[in-house]
Amino acid sequence: MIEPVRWWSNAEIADIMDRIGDLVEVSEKEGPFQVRAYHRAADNIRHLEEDIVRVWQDDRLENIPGVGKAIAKKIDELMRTGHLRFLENLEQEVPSGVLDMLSIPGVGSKKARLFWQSLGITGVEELKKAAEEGKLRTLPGMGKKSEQRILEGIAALQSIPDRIPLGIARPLALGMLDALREALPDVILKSELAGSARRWRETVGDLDLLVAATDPMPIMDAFSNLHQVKEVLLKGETKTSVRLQNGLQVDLRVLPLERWGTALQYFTGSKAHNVALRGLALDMGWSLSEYALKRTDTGEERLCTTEEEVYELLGLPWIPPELREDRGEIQAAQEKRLPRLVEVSDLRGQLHGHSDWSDGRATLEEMAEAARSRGYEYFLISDHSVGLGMTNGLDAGRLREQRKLIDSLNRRWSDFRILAGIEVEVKADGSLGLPDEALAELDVVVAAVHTGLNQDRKTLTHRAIAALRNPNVDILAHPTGRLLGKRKGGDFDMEAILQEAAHLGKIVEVNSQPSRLDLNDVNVRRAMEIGVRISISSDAHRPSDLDNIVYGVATARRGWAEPENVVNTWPLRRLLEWIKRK
Ligand code: DGT
Ligand code: CA
Ligand code: CA
Repeated sequence: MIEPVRWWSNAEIADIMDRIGDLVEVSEKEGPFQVRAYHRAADNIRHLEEDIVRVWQDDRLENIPGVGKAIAKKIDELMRTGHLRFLENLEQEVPSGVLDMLSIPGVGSKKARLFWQSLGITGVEELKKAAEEGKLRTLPGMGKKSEQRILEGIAALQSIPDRIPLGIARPLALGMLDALREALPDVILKSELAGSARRWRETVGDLDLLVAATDPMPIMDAFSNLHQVKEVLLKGETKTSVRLQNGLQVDLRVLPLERWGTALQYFTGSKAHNVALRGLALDMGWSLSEYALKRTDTGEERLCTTEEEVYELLGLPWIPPELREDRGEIQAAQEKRLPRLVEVSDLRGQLHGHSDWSDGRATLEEMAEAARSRGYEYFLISDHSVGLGMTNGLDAGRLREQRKLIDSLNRRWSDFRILAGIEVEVKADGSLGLPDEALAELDVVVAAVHTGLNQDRKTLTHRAIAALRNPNVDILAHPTGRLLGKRKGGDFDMEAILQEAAHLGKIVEVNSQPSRLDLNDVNVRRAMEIGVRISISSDAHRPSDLDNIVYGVATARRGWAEPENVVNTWPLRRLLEWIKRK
């Protein structure tokens, strides 16, 4: 079988296709049709269930939707040579800073090209300077206002901290741990993710891995040689730090099995939790470190091989990592009132999902089967309504047609039901994208704000509350509209919105897309305090997205949510009665 010169990952090839799409667009080398083809190919490659290398080896590249002859040839060149001349030529022509401008909210390829070609601007900083000097307003199609918006966009971009979304970092960490275990099955006694990634924080600064073994060096060697590693920053007996291709730093620590419990506890953090726990330990006459618990009077050392032992010696039940943020978890543990946190296995259904009736990538039937095969009892199809500026949004007529299909599919199963719904657009004035009569026909209505997120606080808050007050609306989806690493959410008054939801008995969503996680952990906690029910849903646009649910469940757990507070843990009948009663 033919071997590639480099074992490209699906994500790497997808990134290259997106990059080509941006480059040909900015350079106007190819037309909008081809530009879309690159991005579509990228999207499908990124979500491919098998290795792109295998697909290439079997000569099946063109079976991937969006991959035609021209794109297949490019992937073939990458596999055979490790390079792509077409890309290199484009990169020579378009300075890399021009593409950086595309990440500024409000700057697309047309504007980036305009700034580059007419003013010779080749980077975000240069663009900022030009805007401050008032040079942009004179360009065709620009004015004082749009110049101001560019400055705001740059400020928004630069206020995003340099942390990586958990949805990217966590799979990388788990992949590295798997690779280590596979390479050294007899040497590795235990291995685990620690740090913020184990606590499921929404973004991570760096990754922390722990391995228990008697002989560390073979592990450090294998780790340094993993294909994800770009650069070894530090290599020692107890700790090795590397930087990955995407810039993320990973620290690996190897330690003896006898000290596993204290080390895992220490390196899981958070720092604030550890400080509080050490304080409690001292009060009880122990000094707690990553190595051991030590009596402060006699110096006697107690080694802990499990975390449970550490907490037990301090008179506490084990505290789930998601709670270890020093937000009252230690006191709750002392008083034996830690929450029984919701788990993935508690969920009976999902209440937000798409199909190719709007912007989903699978048929309604495929989505339903995917949900059913994952053990769910119900699944809400909530495609987008008209009014989002999306070509494919559903109007009342298509919604009725879709309902017929849902009813006929539902005759198939006795253990599963597709719920008929909509993700209805909340328009700029707070009215909805579909008439009440159409909404009243549905099992569950999800409302969402997608546009105008830069409106002022009062207007935005009014929109969300107006949507909640519509008697047909059941769930408010991704309430702040943020996209991690891309844009902050709208300036909503979440306290007012949650209070209104509590008052009306409406459901607020925890969207599990790793770039959303919205509500976030802090907002979930507030929702729990005031009695708001939440739904945890993947907002799936393809079957594999259903598995993103783990991120939403983790976010809910970080907000102390118990199964009872999560409506999609309920049996369907109870859920529908709750929804009807209002
Ligand atoms: P990150 O990387 O910013 O997402 O957050 P963490 O929590 O992973 O922090 P990191 O990587 O600096 O350290 C990993 C864990 O190690 C941290 O959660 C707690 C522990 N740790 C590290 N340095 C200290 C320290 O100076 N004091 C205490 N108490 N714990 C520390
Ligand atoms: Ca970390
Ligand atoms: Ca670290």
